[in-house]
Amino acid sequence: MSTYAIGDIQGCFSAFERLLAAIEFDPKKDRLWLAGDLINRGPDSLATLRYCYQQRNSITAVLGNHDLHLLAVAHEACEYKNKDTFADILAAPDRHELLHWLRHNPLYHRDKSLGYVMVHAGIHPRWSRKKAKKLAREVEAVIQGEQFPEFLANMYGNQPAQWSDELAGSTRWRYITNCFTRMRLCDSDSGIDLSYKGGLAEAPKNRFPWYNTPHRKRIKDTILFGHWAALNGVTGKPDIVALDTGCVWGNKLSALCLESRIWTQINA
Ligand SMILES: [Mn+2]
Repeated sequence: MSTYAIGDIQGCFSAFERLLAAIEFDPKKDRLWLAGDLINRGPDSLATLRYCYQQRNSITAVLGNHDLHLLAVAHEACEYKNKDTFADILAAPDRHELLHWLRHNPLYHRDKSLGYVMVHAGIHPRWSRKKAKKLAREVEAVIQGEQFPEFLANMYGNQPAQWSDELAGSTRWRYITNCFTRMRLCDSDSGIDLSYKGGLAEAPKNRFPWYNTPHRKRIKDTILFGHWAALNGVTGKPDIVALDTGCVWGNKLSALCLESRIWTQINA
């Protein structure tokens, strides 16, 4: 039995299938951890989401920003954008089951015995592991509950930058969701800067990747995350693992075996 963590698939189903063949994934005994953004930008969002739903008993997936965007469009809280490529899901006869499964995925996942935590984008530098879990569960309950339309209507936006325990309501939900699903850079005071998507070499001055922010709370587990393709899998830290190697942009799709720490990569 092996556990494999895979980054942003974004509808690249043929690459995903080739990667599963390369690792000889057996859903009867192996497990897949998927770091979110299962769909969008790539060509086969419906096939990807259907496979994940069919294999749901062997899969743990966290929510990414594209997954939440799909849910927002499906719930008519946002318009379908020019770059979106998930019209096939919206038109599918099984859309209800697929979106129901997606909506019930967590923002944060931890396996204590394996010693890994997985999120889509990151964990706010000032949050302990315990606090991150508590805040994730708080917003997951909103996403899965009756306040979901209110959540979606207020989900988009880059503000506020600073975390405060006093944040409340939809502003608090947006902040927590932005950290788990969109964050890349922070300022030296742990404020989040959601405007930048590029690599580290060209990053604005006085900005740090969230995992290199001064005074970051130490988290003992290895953190797995996706979302930031421009890192190309490089963080410089053995306990911070970037899984998104830019498959949808023509680079690679990667799987990390959590037990052996062996990587398998295939070309897009
Ligand atoms: Mn993302």
